[in-house]
Amino acid sequence: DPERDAFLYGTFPDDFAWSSATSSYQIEGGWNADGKGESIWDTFTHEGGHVQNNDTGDVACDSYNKYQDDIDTMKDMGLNAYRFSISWPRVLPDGTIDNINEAGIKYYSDVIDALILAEITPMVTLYHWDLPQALMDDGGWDNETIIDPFNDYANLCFERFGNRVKLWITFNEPWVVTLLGYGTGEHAPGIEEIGTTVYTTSHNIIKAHAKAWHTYDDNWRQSQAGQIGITLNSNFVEPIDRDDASSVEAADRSLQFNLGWYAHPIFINGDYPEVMKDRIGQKSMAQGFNESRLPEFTDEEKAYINGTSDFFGLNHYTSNYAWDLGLNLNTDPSYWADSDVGSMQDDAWPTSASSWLRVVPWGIRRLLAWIKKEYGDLPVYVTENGYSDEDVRELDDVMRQKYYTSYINEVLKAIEVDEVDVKGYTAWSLLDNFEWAEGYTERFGMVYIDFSDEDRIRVPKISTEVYAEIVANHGFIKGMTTMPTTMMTT
Ligand code: GBH
Repeated sequence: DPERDAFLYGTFPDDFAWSSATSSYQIEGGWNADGKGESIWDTFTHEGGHVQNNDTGDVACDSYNKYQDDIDTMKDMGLNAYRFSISWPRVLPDGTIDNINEAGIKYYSDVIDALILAEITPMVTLYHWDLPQALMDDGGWDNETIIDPFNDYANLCFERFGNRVKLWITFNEPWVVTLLGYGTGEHAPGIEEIGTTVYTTSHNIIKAHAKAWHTYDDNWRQSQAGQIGITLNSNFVEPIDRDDASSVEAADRSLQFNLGWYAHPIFINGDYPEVMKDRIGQKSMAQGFNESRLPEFTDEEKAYINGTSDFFGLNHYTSNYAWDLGLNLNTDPSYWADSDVGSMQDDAWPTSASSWLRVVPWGIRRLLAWIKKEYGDLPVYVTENGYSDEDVRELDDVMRQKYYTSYINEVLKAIEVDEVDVKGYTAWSLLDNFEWAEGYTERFGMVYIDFSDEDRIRVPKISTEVYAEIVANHGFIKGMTTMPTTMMTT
């Protein structure tokens, strides 16, 4: 397919955001510094048995102390935006506004000031998975009463930081929060209720998101003039056979069960995709439940949820093929079975250190086009995209260089050819960091860190130069020095 392979020379819009991303638990360390409360990831890692090598984020990249080094690196690269997250228990140790940790507030305030001084726009995520343990003790996202403390926390952040932060993200990847946290148990809090609690926790997260958006919209938008949205993660899903209607439908169904689960309520009509309501409803009845495992929103809630994101935040890494397994009412109650979709990746797609991540540059373009078709002509920020290598000091990270060059070029095609309103691109990640259940065994950083070195010295990999050259040129122009070596050949 030549259309997939041809490289497109061209530049991005002038105001395009060139960013990189991190998250609090993955980089900060300082797990109990200066009054910080414990998060569910502190509990989960300290308990042992959940993470490769029993690695923890106790010190991580030590960005709690070394944030200026990180900002200097971004400045050197010419980046004009940085996506990071606030640790809820660092500012609210017990999760509630009854007890504000001013030292935690000061840390983020200092980071924000240093970014602005470096002319780097902060994009701040409120929830990147490090829930205060105190709120987990009351059931975490499975308890609807968490919506108010989340809203109070969001409101506090708008109040303290909103004079300087103009781009907010409520939740990072609710799909991962629920699937891996409450479904498979691979992530904190380690609950394994894949057929039921994944749906109730998602329901509460959607409501919490909507409430925080309304709080910003009602109380802060006028004075602060920022934007607030949500970040959703998705593979692109390509039908295994484009000429077979059932696999075309299965690919679309898979996207509905993954992205649509959150995006349909938030961007379309306040409610879940019909195909989810239909399948989960039918299966739940066959399984002997007296109501659908997928909860329902009231009409009032639907109206409240609809339209609560000023932009579409997209985290995207890889793609897969899908086919139809046929409606099967005899499956166990499980999110995986509820969609009746079979999936696989092509063995020809280049691998990474992460089992789930193969390199499929054309997938990002197709996903962006799918989002435009499904949700309309919205501003889209790519809030994460990146490649992992192994725990070795491989500074000439050739595959990551090819990955970024190729995926960014596909984003250019999405803008230029498909007219998707992409506002920014964010590389995951600035630094090698704590990769959740994989600990430090999988490295997504453009900057290498030796985690046995007490000083956590930062060593830029060659991908920093490749990305910096793309940023300096606002895209791809003939004669770029890194280009010939960084085109994907597959
Ligand atoms: C992001 O999640 C996170 O936001 C970030 O913190 C993380 O470090 C980064 O990406 C790299 O992983 O095999 O079916 O369980 C990535 C999105 C989606 C990737 C779920 C792993 C596993 C799917 N993730 N996926 S499955």
